[in-house]
Order: sequence, then C-alpha cells, then structure tokens
Amino acid sequence: MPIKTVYTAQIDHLQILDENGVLDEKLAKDTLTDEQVRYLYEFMITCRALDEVAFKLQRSGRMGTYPQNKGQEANAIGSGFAAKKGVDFLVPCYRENAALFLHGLPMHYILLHWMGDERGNQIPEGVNMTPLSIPIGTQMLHATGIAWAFKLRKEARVAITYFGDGATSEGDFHEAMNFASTLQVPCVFYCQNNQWAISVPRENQMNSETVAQKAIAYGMPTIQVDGNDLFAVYKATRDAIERARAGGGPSFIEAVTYRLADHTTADDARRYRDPNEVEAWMAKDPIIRLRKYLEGKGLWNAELQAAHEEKSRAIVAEVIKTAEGIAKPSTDDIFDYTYATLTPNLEAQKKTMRTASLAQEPSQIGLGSANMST
Ligand SMILES: Cc1ncc(C[n+]2csc(CCOP(=O)(O)OP(=O)(O)O)c2C)c(N)n1
Ligand SMILES: [Mg+2]
Repeated sequence: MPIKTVYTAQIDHLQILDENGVLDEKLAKDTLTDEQVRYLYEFMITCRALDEVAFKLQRSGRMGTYPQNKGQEANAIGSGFAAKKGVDFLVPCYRENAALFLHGLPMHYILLHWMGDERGNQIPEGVNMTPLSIPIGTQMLHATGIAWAFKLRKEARVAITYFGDGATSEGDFHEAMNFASTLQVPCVFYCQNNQWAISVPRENQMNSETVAQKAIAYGMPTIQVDGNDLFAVYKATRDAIERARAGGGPSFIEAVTYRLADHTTADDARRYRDPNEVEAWMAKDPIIRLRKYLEGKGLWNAELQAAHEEKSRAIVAEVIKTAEGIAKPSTDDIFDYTYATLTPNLEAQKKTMRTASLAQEPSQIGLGSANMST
C-alpha cells in the first residue's frame, strides 16, 4: 500500500515595512493611517526614553533589577494598538511595557514594580490586564483561562498573552496552547522571539526552524512576522483578534525581533554575544525604520524629533517623580498580608526585623523561645 501524506504545513512570514522604511502599499492597505503611525512613533520614542531612564535608575541604586524593552517596542505597540482598550485583556510577561501603557496602565506602575513595591502590581480598576509575570510561561495558562471565561460568558472579548522564545520550551506553554485550541477560546498567543533566553541562543534550546510551527501541532492558525515592523505586527495581531472575536478560536504569532540590551540589569550580554550580531540588529531598530518611513512621507523631520524627545524627557521626569514620591511600603506588610493570625515564630520575626538584633535568639529580647529556624 502506498504511503500517503496525511498532513503538510507551511509557515508564512509577514513584513510590510522593510528595514529601509519602504512600505509594501498593497499589504499595508487597511492597516494604519498616517495619523496613527505618527502617534505610535511618538509613543515609541517616549517608551524608549522611559526604558533608558529605568536602566539609569537601577545603575544609580534607585531601582531594582530591570529588563529593558529596547529594540522590541514595535511588538508591544503594534499588538497593543490592535487590541481594544477596555474590552480585551492583556496577559503580559515583562518585555511589553508599551502595550500595557496603551491599555491604561499608568507608567509609574512599571517603575514601582521594579522598585520592589507590590503596589506596582495592583492593576487599577477598569484596566484589563494581569500583573507582569516573572515566572516564565505561567501567564499563558492564565490567558487561556481568561479567554475561556469570555467564551463561557458569551462576551466578545479576546485575551492576548505575551511571552518569549524561551517560554515556548516550558511545559506551561504546551498546556496553554493545547487547552486553548481544544476549547477554541478567544486567545492570541504573541511570542516575542528576541533570539535569546538570557544567555541561551534560540538554536540551542529548540530544534524547530521557527517558533511559529509549534502551533501547528495544536491545530492553531499561525504566522511569523517581522517583529520590528509596526505594520506587520499590527496587521497580524488585528487579524488574529478579529478571528478570535468572531468565534474562530486562538491564534499564534511568532514575532522575530531582537533584544538590543542585556537580558536585565543583572546581566552583561557582552560576555556571550557577538558584537557584530548586535550591530546588525541595531540597524533594524523599529524606531529608525519608522522614522525613515515618516520622513519619506514628509510627516517627520529633525525639528519634530528634537521637540518630541524634549517632551518625552519631561513625561519621563514626571513619571519618576510620581513613582519616587509614593511613600515606601512598610516592611510589616510582608507579615500582615500573609496570615490572618501570625504564627508565634513569624510574630517574633516581625518584632525583631527592624532591630539591630536581627536574627538574634528571640528569648534574648524577651520574646520567649519561639523556634526561629522553622
Ligand atoms: C519558570 C522560570 N524558570 C526560569 C526563570 C529564569 N529566567 C528568567 S528570564 C529567563 C529567560 C526567558 O527567555 P525568553 O522566554 O526568551 O524571554 P526574554 O527574556 O528573552 O524576553 C529565564 C530562564 C524564570 N524566571 N522562571
Ligand atoms: Mg527571548
């Protein structure tokens, strides 16, 4: 009996605005208007300014570890703009700040989060998103669950979740994808393939030629896009969202991009990355590309650039002022929000925490002999 082919597949790659800022007019039809592109370009500059200042805040001891978004902004901005603010639900990782801002998260929340203040995770009422997910991959399951709730409640809403290439090597990714597709929930899985998972290059952690093809196994529509191309990101996400909203189930987007900065401020990528690779990607920076496009259309120039950079600096200065102006949380919170009634040893820890006798035997400071080691 002849062997039959029972399944074949292909992965398409979408690019609309090339690296020289040249637009494919046909593919760009019905995507972004000039006015929208200019607004989003300005927003991209502001987000980059905040990102660079966050790095400096960490270096000067005013903030904890921070993962820069630098170079990946077209992903967050194009996809975030495609989702409906106040209706759809964002389920982020930690490298898509701009999408969160577009959906109403005040900018200083991101600084608060990385300053170690939990109030940065307290998403304001009416802002549809979960807090940043630092455990890799766990948020994708939440997104599937949120989207399932939308389906059960017959609400025309979509969840969009963000994660990196490294996250697709986690079990949670596969469980989330399988459930989402089997249950046909309105969820968009947006993978920012920035080529690296800390110091591990993509090819060392998966043997698939593309990340996008992983979705084929789950029977999910999938596409690879140029993640530094605002138009391609917007179009692919909008199409996926529209399909989901119309009852067409989940979709997968692999956005090929690059982490221009270190993994976080706790990392030094010069120790493991080829400087030529970084330089090659610098030339593909989404900001440079979009600026070339706008200038080519006579919608932007050096004067406007200088004025907007100035404006961005003022916005960012205000954001820092707001974040740093919020009184630091009390260290008691660690205890007060853990148990309704503290155990004796936690009670003792709480009492000794702010004394010079930290880690001292409690009996020495009149607290009985609670066992501090358990
Ligand atoms: C469950 C889990 N395992 C390991 C880590 C440590 N860790 C933090 S970031 C990271 C790499 C993530 O790479 P990727 O998903 O590609 O995202 P990127 O940082 O490149 O945006 C790892 C392994 C973690 N935070 N959570
Ligand atoms: Mg990565």
